[in-house]
Amino acid sequence: MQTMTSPAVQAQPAQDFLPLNGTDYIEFYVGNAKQSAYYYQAAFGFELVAYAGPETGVRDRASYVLQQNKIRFVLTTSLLPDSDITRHVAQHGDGVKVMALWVDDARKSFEETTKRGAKVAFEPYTIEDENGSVTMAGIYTYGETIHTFVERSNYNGPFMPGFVAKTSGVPQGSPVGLQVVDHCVGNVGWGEMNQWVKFYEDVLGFKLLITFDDDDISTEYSALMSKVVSNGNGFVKFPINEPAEGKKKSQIEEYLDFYHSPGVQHMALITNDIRTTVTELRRRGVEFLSVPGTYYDDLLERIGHIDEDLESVKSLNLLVDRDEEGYLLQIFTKPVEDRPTVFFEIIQRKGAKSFGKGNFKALFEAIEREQGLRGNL
Ligand code: TYF
Ligand code: FE
Repeated sequence: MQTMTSPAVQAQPAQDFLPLNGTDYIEFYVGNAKQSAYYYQAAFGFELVAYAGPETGVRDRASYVLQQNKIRFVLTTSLLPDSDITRHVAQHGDGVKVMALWVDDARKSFEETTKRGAKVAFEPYTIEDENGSVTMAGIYTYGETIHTFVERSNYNGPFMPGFVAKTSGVPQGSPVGLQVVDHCVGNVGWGEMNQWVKFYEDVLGFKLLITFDDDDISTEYSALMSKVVSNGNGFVKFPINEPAEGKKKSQIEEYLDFYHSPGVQHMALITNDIRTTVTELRRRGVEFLSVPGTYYDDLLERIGHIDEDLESVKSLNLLVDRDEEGYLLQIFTKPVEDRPTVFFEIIQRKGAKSFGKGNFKALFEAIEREQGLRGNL
């Protein structure tokens, strides 16, 4: 059963010990950052804004900072045969290392969370250049993934000290309308979901927002359980999935088999015009999961009136769901690398604050068709 905690009955904490302004950046450790940066520019419409590497005095890595509206991706690769980055890529394939959180006080964020039990990734430090200063500190979450607290109120450079402004002008890479990160989903091991929910509640002061039980999301084959936690202002939302027993292998188990540890499964990116965004992404070669045409047969009976005409929604294979507050349109890419691990969700919210529970069955069946093609069911 889905249980949604009503905001009206949610007790407000006396004060938020970890106020968050939003997601600062997401850093991927990848095998070849130059080529990944090209993909996110040409296919997803990001713009190169900053760079760090040998040309800027960094000897062990190269990092490309890409931006589209309020979404910032950092793509980092190692230049060494053995380093934390090299080992991360060997173990997990290309994957998310850092979900950075934008804060007003990074040292206090670090103190408040570590005193509540967060495992230290790195101690607070401040770096400066002619554009000002940035303070950062890091704590571990699931797997090898970390949260970096980023305090940048005294900084007005392209990204942070150590990086230089850089543009590239990939000609076909104009923005596609992606605006901001809506949520980042973690896959954790069997039976580990509740301890990670408790981590976000106790250590980061998040609140449980939604629970999806087994029976919400069992399809014929795979199964999973999911709980969504949110920070106080709702700017940062982290669903946590764990595999559940089904007839065949859970999609979460497939992820864990290839990522070899818990980690980030998908990031949902907001657009204000999903039809334009997805039309462009498709034109540039981004691959999406698809649901059968029959999904649309009774769509309007299930969800009522939508502003978009049904034919355009169907031709783009968009999914639609409704909750008490409105509706949403969403679509999911196939994994963006060779391992069946990380993918993206493109989502437009028209009032709805939920996650598309009405689409779970059709979506998970689509995921399982791909899983079957990979021989992993
Ligand atoms: O974030 C969510 O909850 C939705 C649905 O493996 C979802 O995007 C949940 C689990 C999953 C894929 C999508
Ligand atoms: Fe999602």
